[in-house]
Amino acid sequence: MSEARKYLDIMSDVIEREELVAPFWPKEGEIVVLDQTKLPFERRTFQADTAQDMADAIREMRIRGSGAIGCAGAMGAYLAVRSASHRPEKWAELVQPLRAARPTALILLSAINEVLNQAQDGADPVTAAAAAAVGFFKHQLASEKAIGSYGAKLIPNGATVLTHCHSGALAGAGYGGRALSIIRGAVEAGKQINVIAQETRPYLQGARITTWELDRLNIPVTLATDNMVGALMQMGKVDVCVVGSDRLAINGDLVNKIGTYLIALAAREHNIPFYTATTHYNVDPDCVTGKDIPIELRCSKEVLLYQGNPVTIEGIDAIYPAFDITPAALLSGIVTEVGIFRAPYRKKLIKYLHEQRDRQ
Ligand code: RUB
Repeated sequence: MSEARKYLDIMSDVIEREELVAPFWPKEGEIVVLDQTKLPFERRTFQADTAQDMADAIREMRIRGSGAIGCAGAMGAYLAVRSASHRPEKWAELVQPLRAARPTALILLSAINEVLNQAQDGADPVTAAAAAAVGFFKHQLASEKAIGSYGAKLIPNGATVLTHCHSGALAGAGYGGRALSIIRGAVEAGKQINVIAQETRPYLQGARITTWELDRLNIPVTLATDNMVGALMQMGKVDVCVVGSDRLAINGDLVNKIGTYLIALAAREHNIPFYTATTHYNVDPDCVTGKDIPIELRCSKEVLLYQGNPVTIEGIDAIYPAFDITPAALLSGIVTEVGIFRAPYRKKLIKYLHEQRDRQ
């Protein structure tokens, strides 16, 4: 068995032993991906053989959520190295589609760079790339558990927690992603929690995946459409909000799934705490404020059609910014793999990034 295969097998063992809900997994040295666009009604898988396959899967939302995108970027870079192990000059070209697959996802770029750098430095590039990709996955997994234990303290017993989109296991390394790790952590700490999942037009990640994951964990969940948030807060039905984060500016401005900003505005009006969960891979020192973060504009067809069926008449225009900016002032705190940060964020996030990068 090759040395690279041994690393991949370690990843499979972790996934199996911990009963993780992972977005992809190695099987006999190959990478099997779960197609998230088909959930929850169909469990369709496919094999990713190349970096291009991983890029297509990310672009087409078959793998999605920032932690999962990071892990897929790392594994995609490994596939690039594997396919051109003696031609390092080709690697950059092979990973180019992967880099461009989701422009808001900073973690994707860091993951690819980490794997290629380690492949470059390794005696055997394929083994080094496999070790780096699996190491990235393990870091994400450990981060999710740490976010769970820090974040659990923020959730009162008996609380109803509102979450948006899907920031759970399949959006991460398989434990609970970011936001759902907090919820899972609170439940594992013995708290009774109810969750309101917003459906999240147009891909319905909340309706399709958040509900499915929470149901598997026996955590009570109620589905709401995106336009109900104000009313639910007025009715006193929300105690705390938790969301993931696709990217944070260094001042703490949050870029997350479209609709997040409206939740934060409503939460402020109703004095409801609003938290985001993240890892250092999602904090961008080069973005001074959220306005510096590129917002992915997806194809308008994704709004005009739902699973291939039109939702309006032909000829209507649509717009689809995939993410919005929630100003740091609306956040009650940022939950990370090393603890919880409170405003003001800038100096704390700079120190956090330095410490985490030094550790690598
Ligand atoms: C998923 C999404 C999640 C974020 C944050 O978007 O917006 O809320 O990724 O969660 P998409 P996390 O489905 O477009 O990838 O930080 O867990 O990724």
